[in-house]
Formats: sequence, C-alpha cells, structure tokens
Amino acid sequence: MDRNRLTRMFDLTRGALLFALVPCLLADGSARADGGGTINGEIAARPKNRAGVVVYLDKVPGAFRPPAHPVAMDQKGMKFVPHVLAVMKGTTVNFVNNDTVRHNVFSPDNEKYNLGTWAQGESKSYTYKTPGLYHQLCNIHPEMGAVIMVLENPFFAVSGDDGKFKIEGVPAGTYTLKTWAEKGHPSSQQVTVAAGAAVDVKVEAGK
Ligand SMILES: [Cu+2]
Repeated sequence: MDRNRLTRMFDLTRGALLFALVPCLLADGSARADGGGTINGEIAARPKNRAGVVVYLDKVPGAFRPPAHPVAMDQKGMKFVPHVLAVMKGTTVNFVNNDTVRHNVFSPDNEKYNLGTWAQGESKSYTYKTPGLYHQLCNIHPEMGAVIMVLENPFFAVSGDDGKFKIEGVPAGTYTLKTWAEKGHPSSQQVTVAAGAAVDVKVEAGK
C-alpha cells in the first residue's frame, strides 16, 4: 500500500470517528431522559418581578453531566448580561467584556474567586464545582451586579419577561420544585411529571 493511500485511509477513519462523536457531544449536557416529561410554568408576581426567577428540581436521582461548551455572561453597557444565570455544577462560564472600559469579575460567595480585570474583546472563564448562589460583581463599578446559581442537575430554567419557564426531558416522577427570586421569596412545591406528558404549574415566588 502506498503512502498516499494510507494517509487517505487514516483521514477517512478520523472523519468517521468525528462523525460518531458528534451525537455524543450533542447529547452531552442535556443528560435528559428520552420520553421524559415537560414542566410548563408561570411565576405569579407583579410584572416587573416575574422575570429572572430561577426554577429548579431539587434532588433528582441519577448522574448528570454538565454541558460540554461554556455558557457566556457578558459585560455590556455597564451591566452583566444576563442578570440572572443558572448553570449545572461543572459548567464553565465565559465572562466576556463587550464594553470599551475595563471590567473586573469577582464573587465573594462559596468558591470566592477574583478572575482579574480585562479590556474590551477579552474574556476569562471559570468552572463552578460547588452548587450555590454566587453574587457576581465588578470591583471597578460597584453598581454592576448579577447572580449565578449553580445547581446539582440539569433540570432548571430561568423565567422570561412574561414570567414563563419550561423544563424539558424530566424523568417521570414526583419532585420538589424550588425557586430563587431576587425580588421575592424562595418557594417549594411538589410536581408530578409523567413520561411524554406536559404538566402546568403556577409558582408563587415573587412580590
Ligand atoms: Cu466593571
């Protein structure tokens, strides 16, 4: 066999391997049950307090993997965007500075990090290992703040401006649905999810 042919064969094998890997990468991070159920919910609160509520299932049995790719939190227009971010433990968050001024990224909570200060177009990332609430701050601009909630499993959502949220691919079972709201109070309620079905829930979590 000549050398070119060998190289070609190697390339083909490599291509096939990559092709085989793609579905694994796509499945990674979702770790969701095939034929699982969906929770469709709504936060009952004043319109301005409906958005940005973290909704999550407490204690779901099983082992779950965090997403293979980083999740972004921007610093843009002198704000952290999004203002509330929920991630599963093991997720890497990429902090991107999109302003013309320098920003810092630090948190005084749980793992307590200070990633330093950097200029426009630059970014730094951090991988969260410990679940909990992390206030995200910039030590140059005290008015800047955000919240990152690190959770044990991938079954969570953050409510949109309309107060609605959706958690998909939930394994059938009865769970405790909890919430964290910046302008509100924590809530806890039972929810039963059936395979392949959707359940509607209303959550009283805001003022
Ligand atoms: Cu700043």
